[in-house]
Amino acid sequence: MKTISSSFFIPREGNDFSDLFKRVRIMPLYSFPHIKNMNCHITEHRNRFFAHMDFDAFYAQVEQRDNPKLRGKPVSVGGMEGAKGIVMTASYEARAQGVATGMSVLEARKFCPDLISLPCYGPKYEAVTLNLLNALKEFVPEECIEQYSVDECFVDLSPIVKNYYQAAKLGSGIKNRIREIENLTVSMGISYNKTFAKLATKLKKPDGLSVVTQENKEAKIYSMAAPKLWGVGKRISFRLGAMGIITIGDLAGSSQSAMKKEFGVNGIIFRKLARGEDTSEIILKTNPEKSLTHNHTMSEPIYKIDNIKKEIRRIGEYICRKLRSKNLIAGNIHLSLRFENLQYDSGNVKLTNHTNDDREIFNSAMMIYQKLLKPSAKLKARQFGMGVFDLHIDRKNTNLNLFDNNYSLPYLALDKLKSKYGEEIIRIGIEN
Ligand code: TTP
Ligand code: CA
Repeated sequence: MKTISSSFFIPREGNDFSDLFKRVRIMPLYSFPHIKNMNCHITEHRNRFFAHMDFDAFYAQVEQRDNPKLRGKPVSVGGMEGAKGIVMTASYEARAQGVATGMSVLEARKFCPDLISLPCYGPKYEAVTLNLLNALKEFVPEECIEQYSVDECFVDLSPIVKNYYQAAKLGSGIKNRIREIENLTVSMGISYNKTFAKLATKLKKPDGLSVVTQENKEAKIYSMAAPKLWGVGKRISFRLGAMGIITIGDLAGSSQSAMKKEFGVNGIIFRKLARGEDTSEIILKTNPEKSLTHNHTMSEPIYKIDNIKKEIRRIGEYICRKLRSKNLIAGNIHLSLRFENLQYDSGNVKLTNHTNDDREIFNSAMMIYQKLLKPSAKLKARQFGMGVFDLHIDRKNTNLNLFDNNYSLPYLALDKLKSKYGEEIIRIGIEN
């Protein structure tokens, strides 16, 4: 089987095929404040409400949303031209026929001859996740939101709600909002700690909303298989099995000293996670981004200046939107160009003012382009790439010195429109 080198497919711990992939996901470690602070009186969260949400069949659902002809059909993402490629994910219709992540498309077609295999278009899925994170800010303060993976996040609802009834109401409001702005479903779990919230999400998929409380945890969680618990991979579950521990309930009821003897401090942590004694908090990104980049390879190579301008503008808009969603401005921009024969040229420019403005980035990128090798009918351009560096927090939240009077454009409102109706719906007039 071939390897997948796409940065949009990251092998997860415990996948049978994880050895086949080049990139390794590094999960943020749960921390245990009550262990770190030696505060032994606190063993579990009290009066806390965490939500975990996870898009259903993420990449496949986005593709089905964007092409109504694919709805209700068995679809997989990760294919290349022809029947090559590996299933990164599959729609629920395809899963029902036995298609699973990690299969080659050829293998998947044996189970499901009608499978529609689509290429992976990462930036589109990334934009959806950014929109989700932005939408969440309408419900809770930013410091209550943790992006956990490409399509999952945790939200601390505790500052807003006082009981499970309110938490479920807020959770359902969030789900409706995601459906409204993105026309996509997420499954959600709500509980008094992050581990149980994540497990609760698995209780009902797709489009589920499940609540796990101190009272119902045994009924809802304890019968789940131990490897469903975060951090318990194949090897650990094999060793747990040898100790007679098969379910999360078995793990919760296990002997602490036996677990410590077998797995060291991790053993104590696994047991605590299973018992609901996870006191970890929302983890915020401490390292601000140093750069943002985006490359786009065209299926049809181009050389005409109008098409080139259009391409540079498109990538620039994507980068600016990403900057704005992270409340960042850039001081340096890089443009690269790859030709059909793989020849490469690139250049940099330092911006006079830090910016996240579509027009400034486009103009600067065009300045770089003027100095690069030009594509021609004989040697067309296949890929454009843009990077922005020297990133700073946008403290003014205006779109900076565009004109002498510091006129600002309503980019944030426009970004919202783009989220709702697609990238092409509106565009700031840039003279071509
Ligand atoms: P998942 O959340 O695991 O899967 P999913 O969203 O496709 O399906 P569901 O949650 O309904 O079970 O992964 C989210 C996306 O991440 C998925 O669409 C493809 C990608 N992915 C990886 O990058 N690495 C992996 O190992 C897996 C399983 C998926
Ligand atoms: Ca998912």
